[in-house]
Amino acid sequence: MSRITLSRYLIEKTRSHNTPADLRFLIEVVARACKGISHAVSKGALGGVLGSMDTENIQGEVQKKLDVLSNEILLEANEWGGHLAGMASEEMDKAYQIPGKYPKGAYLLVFDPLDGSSNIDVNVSVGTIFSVLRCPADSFSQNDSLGEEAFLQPGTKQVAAGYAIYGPQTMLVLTLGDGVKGFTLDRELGSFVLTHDNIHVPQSTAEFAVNMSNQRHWEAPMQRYVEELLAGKDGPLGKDYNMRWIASMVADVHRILTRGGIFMYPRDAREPGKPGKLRLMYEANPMSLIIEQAGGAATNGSERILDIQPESLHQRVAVFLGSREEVERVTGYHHQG
Ligand code: AHM
Ligand code: MG
Repeated sequence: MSRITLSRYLIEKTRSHNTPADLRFLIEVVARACKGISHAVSKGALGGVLGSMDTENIQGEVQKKLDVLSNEILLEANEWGGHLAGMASEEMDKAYQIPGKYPKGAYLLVFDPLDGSSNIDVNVSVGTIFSVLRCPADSFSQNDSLGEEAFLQPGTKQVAAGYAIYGPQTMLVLTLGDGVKGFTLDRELGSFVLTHDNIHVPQSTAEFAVNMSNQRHWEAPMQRYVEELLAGKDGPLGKDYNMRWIASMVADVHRILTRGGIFMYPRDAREPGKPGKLRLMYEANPMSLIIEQAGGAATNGSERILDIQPESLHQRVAVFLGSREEVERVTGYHHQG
């Protein structure tokens, strides 16, 4: 049987499910940009791309050279095609305006260009996370600029979401809202090839992912849940659990999609008013759509992440996602208080 490339998958989707041609084009362009990022990441020290810049992003984090390069690759690939009304990124303070010389399209693209920054210089998997929304009508001001409000839509409104993982293999994991597909980059062909049809999160699991060094800052429901996980066979859960923490959300989520588990970045007491570390629009929302489409669940402890109405582009959110059974248990503990 011939191999199904991402292009073929998207073209067939356009025919069978009336996926709009400009959405297909958008995904292809993002995938092409991810190939460029994959190439840059894989060169490492040989490409002179490791290390930090002298700049900080809006979250006050020092930018790595590869953060900035990946952001530029995504902007340049996507600004001229006429499929986007605007873009927003972890690495940019404000919404990115499509230059006036190019036509504007129907969609908004939001991304974390290179997630897992702390792993860039140590040759551990990193990735790109992206989310696609429709641009609401009348979003442009009189001087033709697109405001932040256009992007502030709950995750349920995403028309597509995905991530690329730059690991031993480069893969693109994608949902258009009807299941999750995984494509592996065939470097000889230069194409993403469908290798993981209908990805499902295993329902029950014995693995959890969390940064345990933050334990003393957690709230009571989280303390209770992790205590039970650590008690293993001797505790109320009646089985032993393993812990894995790669500290690249893409890699941790990819493992959970493959063999189950729960990923947690809870709210903690270090920075009151900042619930957790991860960002809603370009980390939690796209990953939650993927996880739900794969049969798992995603909450912030009290509500479904995809239902949260964003209030700002770089808003943070607590994240519990993965195998349904576990996410429901820890969410239940939060409801009990
Ligand atoms: P980044 O977007 O600056 O890379 O930060 C997000 C990353 C996630 O990929 C990961 O889950 C988390 O930060 C790791 O946090 P920690 O440094 O607490 O282990
Ligand atoms: Mg990130």
